Formats: sequence, structure tokens, C-alpha cells
Amino acid sequence: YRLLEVDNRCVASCLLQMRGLVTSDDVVHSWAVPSAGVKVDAVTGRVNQVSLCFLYPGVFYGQCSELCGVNHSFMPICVEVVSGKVFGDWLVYNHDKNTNAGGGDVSKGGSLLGVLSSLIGYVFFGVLKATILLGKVYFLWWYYLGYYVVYVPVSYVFIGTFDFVWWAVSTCVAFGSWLSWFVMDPIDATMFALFYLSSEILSLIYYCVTSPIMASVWLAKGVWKVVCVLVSVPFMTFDAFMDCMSSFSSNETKEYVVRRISKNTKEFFDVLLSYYSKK
Ligand SMILES: [Cu+2]
Repeated sequence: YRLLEVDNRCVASCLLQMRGLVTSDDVVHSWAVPSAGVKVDAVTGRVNQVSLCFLYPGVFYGQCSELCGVNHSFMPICVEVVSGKVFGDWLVYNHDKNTNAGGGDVSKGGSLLGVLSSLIGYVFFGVLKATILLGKVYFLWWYYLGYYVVYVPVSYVFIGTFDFVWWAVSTCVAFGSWLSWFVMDPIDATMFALFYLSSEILSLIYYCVTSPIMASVWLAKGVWKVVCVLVSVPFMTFDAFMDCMSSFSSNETKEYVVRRISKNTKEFFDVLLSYYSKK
């Protein structure tokens, strides 16, 4: 492909924070991948490092970017960016190949005892994992039962009782103080009581009249919101996709990328962990 293809592609993961180590064993070169925004000098006797984070999978091409000799024009760079899972598998595969090429078949040729012990270990850990999972589910079941059957009703009854008692006591106190006022000044107190009661009745009427309207408005608002969200999902997805392909402009994209990177990092470590725990 236009003098850009190589016989041994560099494999990297997309959406994974990586560190590239670059050096040279003859003259100064430069490892440059313009579409990934990377250029780092390869210097003899020195290891340069570069931070790599590819946003999407694909094949990225570059060329040596430091005049290094007559063949400078024929030193392509090719990075194959794959998912974190594929990258982990690739790494494990290469490690297996390299270690087996050097030390013969160390991991192969296991005896029947070895196979049996690994099988027993596998079954044992499987059962242990399942037990832990079931235990978690059981614990959660009791937790939610306790929460919804005991805690919520009790707290509601307690708070409701407290509120009611508080209301009754404050009303009695108010009525008592009004009675003493009535004894001292009957006309003023009666006028106040009339105004108070009429305002209460008016607010009650107001509530009765407006609450159905308010409820309808609230319901309509909710329905409208849901419709808006449903309609905007494809647009938002398209937007995020375009952002992701072009730049880190919006915060949502940044957040998404950071979340994906941390998720991929975890998956990558899981691959390595399962590889080394099998050894
Ligand atoms: Cu060069």
C-alpha cells in the first residue's frame, strides 16, 4: 500500500492509555504517526517515551521523520489499533510464542496428574466464585427485604406520627392563645378568626380547583420530556460519534472517553491476570 505497509505491524489498543518506548540501534530516526498526533525521536543509546491513546480502531500509517540515510524514504510505520480484548490476546499470544521458542515446551506436555490438578483447581475456583455470587445475592435479598418491609414502613409511620402530633400540639397551642385573646378582646379575635378561616377556605378552594390542572401540566411535562429524550437519542449518538471522530470538544465526549479508557484498562488487566494465574 503506497510503500507504507510493513511486514510486522505494531499492534495497539484503542481507548487505552499506553506508553510507547522508542529507541534505535543504528542512527537517529523518528517514529511519527501524524494521524495519531505522535512524533518521537529514536536515538541510539537512549529510550524516549511517548504517551499513546488511540480514540478508534483502524490502521494508522506513518514514516520515519528524521533524515537517517539513503533509505530514509523507505521506512514505513504501521500501527494496527484494535480493541482492548484483541490487544490483550495478541500480547499473550506473542508472550507465549516467545517464551516457548526460547525455553522449549515448558508449559506443554503436562502429565495426567497435572491436568487433573488443574481441572480440580478450576472446578474448585468455579464453585467458590459461584458460592460468593450466591452469597452476595442472598445478602442483597435480605437487605432489600429489610429495607422495604421494615425500614421504610417503620420510618414512615414514625415520621407521620411525629408530624401529626406536632401539628395537633401546635394547633392546640395556637387555639389556646387565640382563646386568651378572645377573652381579652372578643371583637378583634372574632374578626381575626373570620379572616383566618376565610383565607383557609379560599386556599382550599384554590387547591381543589388548580391541583387537577397542575397535575395535568406536570404529567404533560413529563410526557414531553420523555418524547424529547427519545427523539434526541439518535441525534446525540450521532453528535457524540462525530465529536469522537474529530476532537475533544464537548465534556460529554471527554467523560465517555475517560470512562471507556478506565473500562478498557480494567479489561486489559483482567486478560493479563487470567494469563498469569493460569501459569
Ligand atoms: Cu529516516
